[in-house]
Amino acid sequence: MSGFTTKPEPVQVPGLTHLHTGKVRELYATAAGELVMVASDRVSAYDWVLPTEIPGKGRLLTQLSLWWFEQLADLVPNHLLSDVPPPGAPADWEGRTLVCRRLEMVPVECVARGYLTGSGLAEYRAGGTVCGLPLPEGLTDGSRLPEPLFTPATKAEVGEHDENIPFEAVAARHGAALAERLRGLTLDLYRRGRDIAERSGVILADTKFEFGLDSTGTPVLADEVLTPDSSRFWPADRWRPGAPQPSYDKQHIRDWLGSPESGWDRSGGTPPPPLPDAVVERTAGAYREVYRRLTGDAAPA
Ligand code: Q0Z
Repeated sequence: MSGFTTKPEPVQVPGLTHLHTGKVRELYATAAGELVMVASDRVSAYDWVLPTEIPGKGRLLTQLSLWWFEQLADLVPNHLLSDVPPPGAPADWEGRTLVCRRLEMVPVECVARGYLTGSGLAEYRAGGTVCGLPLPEGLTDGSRLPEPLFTPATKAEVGEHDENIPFEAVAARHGAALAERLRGLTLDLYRRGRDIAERSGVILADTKFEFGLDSTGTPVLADEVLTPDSSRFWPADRWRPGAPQPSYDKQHIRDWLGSPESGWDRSGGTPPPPLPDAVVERTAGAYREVYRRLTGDAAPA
């Protein structure tokens, strides 16, 4: 079992209905029918939400997502309405709140992969394919793929793993026209993100987009985009295919949790221990670094 050590109690705000607690974000609805996403400073690793927060993470990821929405705006409409917290919201929601159009979400994780790792690597090792797509022989952990792949997955509940599914399963469930549109958008968005990141010395290995349909059935880009929580970012100067790549954001956490100092057994089913201050500080610094590299600006305070 995995998930929360203790599920957080959502902040109640007059006029907002709390809808959902995600691993690291809270979702509310306004009386007018809009949605409000609030990013916390929670962090997850090895499928656990850790008992220690990373100060500033929620604001930083929200501002990064906003920046990416601008970079992608000419490719597809998005769900953003405002970054102003609703009246009555706590002062500390400033900078980590996004007000969005409520859409009919398409329950498919639209994943694009430009590099082989994670569940894609596992499927490749088992049979030479990813989401049923054949790949050349000789690829290894971290290899750049000949072309980016659309590798859809079914959304899982908290604590469960997403399941990779073939494109044909998306087409069978949602219609060939929508499936082809989602694939095209996902790959266009990935290529834009990959090219922008590459110029900053950052590899965008893979990423997950979520789409909703507006009242006319038009796909709209929703959720968060191209954050370290929805993407794998690797420092390009440390890219060495053949072994797991260091993660930009969570490497210090993984290293410490896997070390004898943590005293934690990843496969023991017990929750991970609190992080030492030094690990928190290094992790916060890694988030600030990827923000600065990508956007060219200092991370939000
Ligand atoms: C996003 C999620 C979060 C927990 C639903 N524009 C939209 N329309 C309809 N539904 C959603 C969106 Cl973004 C929607 N999630 C993911 C976000 C906290 C879960 F902030 N769930």
